[in-house]
Amino acid sequence: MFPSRPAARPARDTSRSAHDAFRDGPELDRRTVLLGGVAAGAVLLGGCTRSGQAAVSSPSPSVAWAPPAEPMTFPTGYTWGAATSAFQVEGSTTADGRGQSVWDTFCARSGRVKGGATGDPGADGYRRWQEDIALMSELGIGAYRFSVAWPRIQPTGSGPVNQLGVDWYRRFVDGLLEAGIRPAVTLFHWDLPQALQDAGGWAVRDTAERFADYASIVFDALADADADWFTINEPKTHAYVGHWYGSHAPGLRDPQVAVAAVHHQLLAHGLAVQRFREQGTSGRIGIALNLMPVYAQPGAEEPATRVDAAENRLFLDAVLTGQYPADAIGPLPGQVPADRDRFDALVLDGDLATISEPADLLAVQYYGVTGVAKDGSQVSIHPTSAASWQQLWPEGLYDLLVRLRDEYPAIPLMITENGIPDETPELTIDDPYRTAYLREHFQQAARAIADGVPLEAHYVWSLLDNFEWGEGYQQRWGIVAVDFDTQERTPKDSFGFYREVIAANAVAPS
Ligand code: IFM
Repeated sequence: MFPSRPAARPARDTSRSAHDAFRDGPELDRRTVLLGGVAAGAVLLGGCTRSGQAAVSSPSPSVAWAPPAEPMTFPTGYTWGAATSAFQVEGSTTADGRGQSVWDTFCARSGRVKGGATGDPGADGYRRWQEDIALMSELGIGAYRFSVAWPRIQPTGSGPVNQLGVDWYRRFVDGLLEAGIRPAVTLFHWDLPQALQDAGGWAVRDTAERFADYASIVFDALADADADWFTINEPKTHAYVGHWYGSHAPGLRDPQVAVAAVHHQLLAHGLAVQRFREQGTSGRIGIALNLMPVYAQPGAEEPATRVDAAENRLFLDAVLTGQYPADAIGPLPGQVPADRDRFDALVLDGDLATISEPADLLAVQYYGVTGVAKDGSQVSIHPTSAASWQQLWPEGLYDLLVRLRDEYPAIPLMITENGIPDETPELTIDDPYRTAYLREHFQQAARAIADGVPLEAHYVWSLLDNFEWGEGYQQRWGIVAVDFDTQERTPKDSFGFYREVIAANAVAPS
């Protein structure tokens, strides 16, 4: 989950439930209600029944794991990658006929983004793409995950194609292919054309149909590229943080709208998969879900099961099994506080079959875990990074991957985002915490593969320092530092570490 992130560690607040706090004002978000706590006695929520009964599968997820003394190797052909998204890196927000997105609108509203930052300059990737591909080659990645900006392709979200926008992505993809780097294309990473928002945005079903049309245009333009395709990036974050907490674009604060946005984004995903098949596009397609192991504190199994439903199963069950869980939405602690009947009324006959249209892969975005207290609030059970919402627990990645293997139909898995911000907003080259984070997560990935998880790829978030949503340019996630005044790029120490891992196709114990 990626809400707008406060720069400081969240205040301790034991007096209110998470949902109360989310409603209180624009300064609050999910992290604000994280409580100081310990992992002792926490239980991992997994093995939950579809009817929402707690069925705790692991009594001791918090036991730290030690890597073997020898380097852990990855299968031949394992894909190492790095990721970015259009609004975060491209800049040039008015170039070549690009239309306005909800993020341009949100940034223009006073006080919504730190420092009054906007999508310009980003990392100036629209103009510096050749330099960036050279950096990728130096790193040695086999694949690069980027997103296409819908407002560059259809400036108002429907209707005529903006050929200049299409041409830019064609040039970029050709550049990647010439460098021997597989394109990994995300179709939607939160930059909805503003005109569609004005017509109701993800609260309305029509936006899913418009997305399918847009996806068709991009499939046509890149049909021969043999890429990996991702329909929607983190529908949960876009729905909850943008439509419930109000700290991302479009800045709404209505949980009923948020669950409508969940359904319509998932429907958009399914419709796009259908178009992909109909058009015979080469490559593979799936959705990118940010997932988070949920650990119940003693006595909190029931609310934690509901948090697990809201954070994970609402998305996983729909996409992989064609049903919505019974316990994600409603008035109980841990649920998204929306009316379930009104949500169900949006789900028309055939929608769940569309949403669960067989995909080729599941893209998993992993940053950390959460604990849940008896009142259903999410609590800190592990240290956080400079992003106060991010509870660091590499073993959670293993728990998550094993759960996917055990509880869902078999499907190839990719980790399409995984990373940590710098400790300060300053431009930083020396980043030992990021090297440690990446090393430990690579180890957990190797451990999962050794235990039979069908994991095929690992993408680091992010290739470049960039626009970090509500944090503006004050939180840097890149393995390459970007000076936002000059746009000079400088690889950080973690870049060198990652290059060695890629070259060896193995991760050493330390
Ligand atoms: O920067 C974001 C990205 O856009 C989506 N996933 C999480 C990243 C870090 O917050």
